[in-house]
Amino acid sequence: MKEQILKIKENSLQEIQKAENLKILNDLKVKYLGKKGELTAVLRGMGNLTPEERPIIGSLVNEVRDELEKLIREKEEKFEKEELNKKLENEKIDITLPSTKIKRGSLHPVNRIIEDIEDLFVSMGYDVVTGPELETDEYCFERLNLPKGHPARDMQDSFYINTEYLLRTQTSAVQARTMMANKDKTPIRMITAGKTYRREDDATHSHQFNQIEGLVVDYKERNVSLADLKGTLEVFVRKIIGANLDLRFRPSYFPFTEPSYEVDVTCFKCGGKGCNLCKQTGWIEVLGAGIVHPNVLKMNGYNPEKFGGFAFGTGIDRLAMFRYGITDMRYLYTNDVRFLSQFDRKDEE
Ligand code: 2NM
Repeated sequence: MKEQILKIKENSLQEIQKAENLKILNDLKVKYLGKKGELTAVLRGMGNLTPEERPIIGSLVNEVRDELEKLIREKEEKFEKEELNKKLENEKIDITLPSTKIKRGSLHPVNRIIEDIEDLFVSMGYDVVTGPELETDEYCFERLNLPKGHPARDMQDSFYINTEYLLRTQTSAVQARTMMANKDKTPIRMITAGKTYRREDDATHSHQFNQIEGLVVDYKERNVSLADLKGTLEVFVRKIIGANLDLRFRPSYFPFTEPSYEVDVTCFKCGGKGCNLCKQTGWIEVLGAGIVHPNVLKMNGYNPEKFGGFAFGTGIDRLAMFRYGITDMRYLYTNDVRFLSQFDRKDEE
């Protein structure tokens, strides 16, 4: 019996040593150590042995079994490691490969101009202020010297939500809010830009458009004058629309300023010679402006004896058309990607 065990040991060790993969190894495990395995069969036959032989043979079988198990385990670990390494090698990812390109969006031309104008005015010491698009009658009209009965307040021209609230028809409401928040305490240098709404909708008017307005209020002794207004708007026009443009101030009327002006800019199409765009005048109207009306100061908490200043405003959609040579305002609102993608900042990066 001892010889039989040693023979099994010799054969099995040899076979295990030669095993080339996990599958063969597993078959050998079954062949020798399994329930019906050769070594197990030997153990079963121990009933025929004498009590003296039994422990000797028993411990020999155990020894052999331990040895086989140890060798099998070692080889198993070796194969598993090899298999894992092969898998890692196959699944290796080259992280230096360029990724699929993600298409980036771009700023809408209107927002791009707003950002440019805000940057410019911040560089001149202005604050950028925002306000609600749903405004009260009080801030949109009353405090801007547009009393009840004024034609600009007409229900025909505005989107009223109820008798008190409407979609703002102009951004000036934000100026009134800024003055009310400061009330004689501090000078003001601010601009505000955003959506405004009017009840009109034809080839040249949209019910929603964008405005930007500015306000400077300072102590009287600091003499904020029309000259400052002209200088400021000259910088504005030359930085935002075109470096060589001239300005022309024409007397006009706004309820919140006195005196008031409409500001024309050299026609950028013909350079001032006269063409169909400027209707042969050489000028294009771009801005409204004026010296803040004493009533407006008074109604918003500023003493007109102590304070004075100027205000101005313009439509950004029209500025965008001038700046980029856009011929139809509707391009700005129909969101055609072929149109919008022409305004990304590739050129500035
Ligand atoms: C314009 C033209 C002229 C303006 C006036 C004010 C304020 F706050 F003083 F009342 N804000 N904006 C103003 C003046 C706006 O836009 C064409």
